[in-house]
Amino acid sequence: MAKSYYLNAENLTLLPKDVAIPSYDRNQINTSILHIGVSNFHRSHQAYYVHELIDKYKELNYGICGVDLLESDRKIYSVLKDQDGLFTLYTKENNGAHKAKIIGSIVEYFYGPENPLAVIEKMANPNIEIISLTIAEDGYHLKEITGEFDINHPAVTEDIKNPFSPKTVFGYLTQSFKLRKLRNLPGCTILSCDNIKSNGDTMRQSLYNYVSKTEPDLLDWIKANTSFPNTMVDRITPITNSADIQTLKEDFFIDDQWPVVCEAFSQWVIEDKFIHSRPVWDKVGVQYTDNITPFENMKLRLLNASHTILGILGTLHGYKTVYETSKDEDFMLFLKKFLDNEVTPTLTDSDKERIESYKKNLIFRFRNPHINDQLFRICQESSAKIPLFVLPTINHQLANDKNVKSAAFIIAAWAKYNDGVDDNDHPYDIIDTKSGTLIRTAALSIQNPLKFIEIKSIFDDLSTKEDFVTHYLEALSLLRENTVKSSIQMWNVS
Ligand code: CS2
Repeated sequence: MAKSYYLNAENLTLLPKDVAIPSYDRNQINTSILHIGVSNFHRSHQAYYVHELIDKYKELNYGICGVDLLESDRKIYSVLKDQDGLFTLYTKENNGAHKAKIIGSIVEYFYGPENPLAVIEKMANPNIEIISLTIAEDGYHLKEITGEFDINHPAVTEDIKNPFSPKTVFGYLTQSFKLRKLRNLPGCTILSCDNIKSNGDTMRQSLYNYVSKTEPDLLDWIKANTSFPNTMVDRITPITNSADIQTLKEDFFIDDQWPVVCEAFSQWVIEDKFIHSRPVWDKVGVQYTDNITPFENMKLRLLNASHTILGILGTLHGYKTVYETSKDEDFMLFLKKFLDNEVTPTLTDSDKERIESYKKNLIFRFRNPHINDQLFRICQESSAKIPLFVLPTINHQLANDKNVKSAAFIIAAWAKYNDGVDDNDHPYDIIDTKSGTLIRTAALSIQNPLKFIEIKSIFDDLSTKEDFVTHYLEALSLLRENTVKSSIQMWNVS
């Protein structure tokens, strides 16, 4: 094997010509964005847009300071430290074209568990104009059903007890805003980039709630000096595997401990509500809008819901990836019927063409043979995803006396999924915070099928909705007697 180069600032210029390296001097960059949660998704999405803006337009004022807060982030922290914040974005197109681009927009890096006070101080730094977040659904500590902030969540109560060594975003933000107020500094924009409904509004409500309880005198300052734009974020980013690390070495001579693989497609829509002047990310494809709802519903109910469906159905059949499942015509016909007949009527977007072309492109994106998106990634934490991605469609359809037949099948399939065994008798793990309840109720639902949808914290009062229940019971009995594939075939023709 030819020599590969360890990825760091010093070795950048040694990389072969077909690797795109930053065209800018990273030492000249000012960090005005502090990002919490340096996940694969953050790196393929926001860090990429920021890089593009600096690379193409030399906007040196918008660098990123990455911050991780979780024990489980220790590895990415140490990798990025070793690699001077650099990583490879390994883009793979449907037709096999591969590109390696070194992203240079993360120029500083902090780790909360190592030094919480340093993080608080950095967040209070007046040069930081935007604090952005990818902390996943569970980072928001929301109550089930109501979606309100859970002030009694154990992590939150810990932060209330130990305000100077916080663990949650709320604890950190509160301390840093206290400092900003005390020092008479300006506030900043909090930019949530997670797949949750009205992500900015949810973050705002949660923070207000936390602050009213812990530092009530700070609330007015926060209200006057911060803003919380809602955003829609989209780019399929699978878990990096060792084969990707190896191919980068062999094909591009890059020795990167943790590159990010992603599709070519990317979308970012942001509400135009910034405390400081808004970044000119529109120059590199970001869309600013005054009405985020149509974009958000389209993304969550079409893409994320489709993923969840392919994840559950595909796993039951024994498939391992989104790609494999999306090549199976029975599964795709089922999905198409669900999207057309049950999801599309809930999307009140007046731009019908946008929805149709998004749906068409979705199938194309799922059928990218080079994106090895594992179904187990998609199925993780389904108990948090289904209420966000599928239940709004069901509730909307039921409220309008409309069809929920495919949706009922999906929920029945999820009950069966929680048995933890596929149609070839191969077991798989249920990776979910609620796995105990899911597995137990799925088992009980063999005798009493309603048991599963009686989990109130997930389904609320769905088990009392007759139209839904009739289809659900029919689907579950079909699925208990047949493989998922033949159940789908029967469901598709009926
Ligand atoms: C996926 C998302 O986790 C999931 O369930 O649907 O991670 C999805 O890949 C991204 O939202 C794509 O933008």
